[in-house]
Amino acid sequence: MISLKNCFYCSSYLCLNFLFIICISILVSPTFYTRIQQTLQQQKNKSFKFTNPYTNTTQDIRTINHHEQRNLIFFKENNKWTSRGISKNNIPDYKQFFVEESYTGERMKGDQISLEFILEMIEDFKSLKPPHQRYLYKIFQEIRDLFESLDTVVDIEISENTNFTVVGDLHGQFFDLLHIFELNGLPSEANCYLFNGDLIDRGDYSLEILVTVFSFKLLYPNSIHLNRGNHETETLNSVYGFYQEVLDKLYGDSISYFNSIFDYLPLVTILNKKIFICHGGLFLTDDVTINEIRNITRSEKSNRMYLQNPFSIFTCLLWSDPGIYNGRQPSVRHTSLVFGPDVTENFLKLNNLDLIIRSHQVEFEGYKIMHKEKLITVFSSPNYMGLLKNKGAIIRFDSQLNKKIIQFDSVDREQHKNIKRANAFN
Ligand SMILES: [Mn+2]
Repeated sequence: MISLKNCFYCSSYLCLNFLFIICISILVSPTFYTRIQQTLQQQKNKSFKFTNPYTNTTQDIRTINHHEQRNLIFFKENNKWTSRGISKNNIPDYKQFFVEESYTGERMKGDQISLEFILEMIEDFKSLKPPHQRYLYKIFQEIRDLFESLDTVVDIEISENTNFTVVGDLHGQFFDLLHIFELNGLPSEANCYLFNGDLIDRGDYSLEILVTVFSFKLLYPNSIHLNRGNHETETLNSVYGFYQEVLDKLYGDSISYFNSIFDYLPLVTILNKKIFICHGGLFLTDDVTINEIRNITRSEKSNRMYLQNPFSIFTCLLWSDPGIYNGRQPSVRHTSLVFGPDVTENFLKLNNLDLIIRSHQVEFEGYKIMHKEKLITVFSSPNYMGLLKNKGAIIRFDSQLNKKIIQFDSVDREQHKNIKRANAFN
């Protein structure tokens, strides 16, 4: 009996083992695995016909709606789904795109950016008409090379009879940028501008802002300047609107061109050796010198390394905020810190500077003077996100560093109803 029972147990054990092996082999068999993957992907990723309002072409498109893989976009080409993932150095050569006879937009004469071209492009932007791909790629290529050639800290001396205006966060509010140009004049060699980061995300017209500002920078390289903001970073702009906007208006892989351009944006501008301008603010220790900031190298790899540290000089320049108490406090942003009036005073003294101008925070009046008038926040998105009813402001300096703060209200968006893209915040 015992031996029979043993035998029974033994055989059922074998059977179970056998069944187990069969189950495992089914599970790991490539076809079964692929089928599960396919089903999961079909549930996760919607493929759809997509008509690009800018190029007026229809494409089959699908995206992987997964945080870690958000950069994977699949296009149907020759009946096959192919991925165009992120590759940083792949801005296509603009010369391969020819401007068709039928193209009705503005034309760049001799492939040269001119004021006429930019002004016509702005008119076209108002009705969501993009420049030709040839011109877009030309602007992308040239602006990336130009930023790469600049130092991390840009020094500027305002010349006689010249104005220098600092513009704070614009956050995709293109029509408010045009309003700034109306109030303060178009960029020119005598009317210099510094755009102090966060030109993109939140609002609907980040692309139009970037292409306009990049074009002016190419036209007047010594008069138009940009500092990098915390949103000019892939981890933020893939979540706060810019990624989706570029996907809607251009092609999916265009986002990588922008992010590779952002990697070379300068971090600090110093005016007449006296005014320190960055997007965020100051640092974890009191011993940071301008020379130390000058020595920060900018590349995709090193930027990523710096930004992984929430208290690196790089991260603080983009992220920190001024507070009312002396010393340093943790930030509600969960990265970088809040620095007090004493931190500002020590930094200015150590580096022989007079004033800090920064942006990064919405202010009801569009600006805020703090730290014994040694620090000014300037924010240029009035009625921020269509919600906050705040004013916008810009700061204008003459060559003697006399400053004038100009406030302005939001332009009436109702007049721009012809824009097809819905405002996500309405
Ligand atoms: Mn910011």
